[in-house]
Amino acid sequence: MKDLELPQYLFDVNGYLVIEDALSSEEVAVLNRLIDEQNLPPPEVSPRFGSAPTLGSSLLAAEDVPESKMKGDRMAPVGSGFLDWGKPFCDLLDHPAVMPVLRFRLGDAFRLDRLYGMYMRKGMSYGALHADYGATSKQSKVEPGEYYAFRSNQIYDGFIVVAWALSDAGGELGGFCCIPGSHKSNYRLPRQIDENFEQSPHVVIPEMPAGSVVLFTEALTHGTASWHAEHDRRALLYKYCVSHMAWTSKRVEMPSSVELTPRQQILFREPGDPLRHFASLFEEAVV
Ligand SMILES: O=C(O)CCC(=O)C(=O)O
Ligand SMILES: [Fe+2]
Repeated sequence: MKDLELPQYLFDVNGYLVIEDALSSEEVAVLNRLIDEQNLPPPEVSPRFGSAPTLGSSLLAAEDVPESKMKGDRMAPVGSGFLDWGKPFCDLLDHPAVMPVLRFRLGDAFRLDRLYGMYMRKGMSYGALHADYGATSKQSKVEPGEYYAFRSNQIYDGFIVVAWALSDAGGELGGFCCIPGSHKSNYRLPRQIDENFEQSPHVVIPEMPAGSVVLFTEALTHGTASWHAEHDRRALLYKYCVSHMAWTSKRVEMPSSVELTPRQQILFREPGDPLRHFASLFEEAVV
């Protein structure tokens, strides 16, 4: 636990943590090649790729959903997104670089809630600053356990995003941006920052060389800074939450083309009380 002292402190203080060199350049190249093979539409058409669960119920009529994709809820298409594109995408699910950090944020029992890839081309911008379950959340009455909280010397945090950089990003290039420490803010985001966030000195765009990974709490005020690089942005986002929580009623499905490890399979379980109705992801913990 000693070697986690610094990252734990920094993650708590800032609301995000960048780990560089989490992937080797070979691993990054393999993931990029597998994405290339998908012949995706250009980012201008769709800046997200490989999402799961796939579509919201309002976007898809029940009769359009293949029978194989139905899970009780006829209006709940699911799918595995980019996990079905190869084992290297599944290896990231419980990668050793991120599991200890997720553990001290989410405990021993957490689930994979959503995933998607993001890509951007020079000149593209995307969305506004936002904070799910933070002070700037549009849902003004966040529930206890969802809002970033620290009590009894323990972090109680609902959602963590793990975003893997598959191309150099950050700083002048653009990409993920945030207001450090804003997950603990109690006031709404001032309009001066919100309206012109890319120019704000309070918004940082962390350096993310290809192969690095950023973990951030959804309660952090964050967003996407315009992309200025000649190369495309490529990032893979895996969103995890404590086992008794879920963002939607839809679920990420286990991939059909890749065999998952027993630990990876736990991430796909239905929500349940940690360690009572949802198994530990860490062998040494009591189930
Ligand atoms: O990486 C980014 O551009 C931000 C993505 C984002 O806002 C999110 O995953 O919640
Ligand atoms: Fe976000």
